[in-house]
Amino acid sequence: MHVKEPANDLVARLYRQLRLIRTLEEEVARVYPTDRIKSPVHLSIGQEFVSVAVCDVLRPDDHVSITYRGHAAYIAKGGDLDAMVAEMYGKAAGCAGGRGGSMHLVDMAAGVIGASAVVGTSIPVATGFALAARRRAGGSVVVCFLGDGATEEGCFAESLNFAALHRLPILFVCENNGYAIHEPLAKRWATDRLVERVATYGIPAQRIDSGDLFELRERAAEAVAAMRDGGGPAFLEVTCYRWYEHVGPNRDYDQGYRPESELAPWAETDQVARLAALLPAGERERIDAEVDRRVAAAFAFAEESPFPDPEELHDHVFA
Ligand SMILES: Cc1ncc(C[n+]2csc(CCOP(=O)(O)OP(=O)(O)O)c2C)c(N)n1
Repeated sequence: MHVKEPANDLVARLYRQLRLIRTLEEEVARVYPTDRIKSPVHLSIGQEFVSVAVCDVLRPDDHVSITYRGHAAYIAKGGDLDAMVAEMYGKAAGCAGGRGGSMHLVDMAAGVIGASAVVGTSIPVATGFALAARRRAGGSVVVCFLGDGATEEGCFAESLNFAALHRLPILFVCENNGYAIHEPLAKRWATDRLVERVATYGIPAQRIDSGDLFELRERAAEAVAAMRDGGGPAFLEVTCYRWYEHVGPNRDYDQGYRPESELAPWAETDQVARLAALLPAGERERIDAEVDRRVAAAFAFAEESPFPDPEELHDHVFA
């Protein structure tokens, strides 16, 4: 697969996003044992390149739906960093008012539709947003991020069919990290030919298993350009690997459900380190320093922000 040599400003832009997400999540892992973060956290360390590559080809008026492992896509789409960390701390200034935590990040101003802790449920919501986008006819698109586990939910099939039938501008991006909690693909799928299954709905589907951010970005750019021209939905399955445990701040290779040897090839081709090495040292150091300041400022903001007023406990509750 030929991918064009990336220009320096593109590498710098993508590296800034990758480094921001990696640093933010490493800080989450560091702070988590203090109990100041009030929600479960599902880290995407190792998988960040998927969100960064795809969101880089989006416009501000495009939307993304994310999952409970959604820090990366929230940031890559331009979500408010202060509001994100405050949300994890359960503070009033959080993007969901401190009620949702890490699993329910949302930033409508940035086009982040939001997430749900219930696997797969953001897929039909994203499909509805794509229907609205097509009716507005402004050329905007929706990207629906989902895990391999989410493809086992019935609403995945329903949404694919609806999107194909109505030629909706939605790009489904499956981050296939090989596990649903502790259950590997081989125990869940008789065949791993996900893209062939999806193609039978009439949706062009490709698998990218190189782990190469630039290749993924090109494939996403092509898919999005075709959708803006009325080309209907597309599907990308991206092979990736979750370096940390399913939920929480630790490594879990001692749990016995996966060997650490699986991590080695992904650690060797880590896209954060790869892009860092493509930049001149001075530029990389400037970006690193800027990112470190931003992350520190977001955590300081969360620490200093007040909790919601208990009087507001029943606001925004629908029953
Ligand atoms: C409807 C539903 N079923 C089961 C669960 C329990 N559960 C939480 S995460 C998860 C695994 C999902 O795996 P995947 O979609 O591949 O995402 P990943 O965690 O790998 O990012 C499951 C089964 C849930 N939250 N919601």
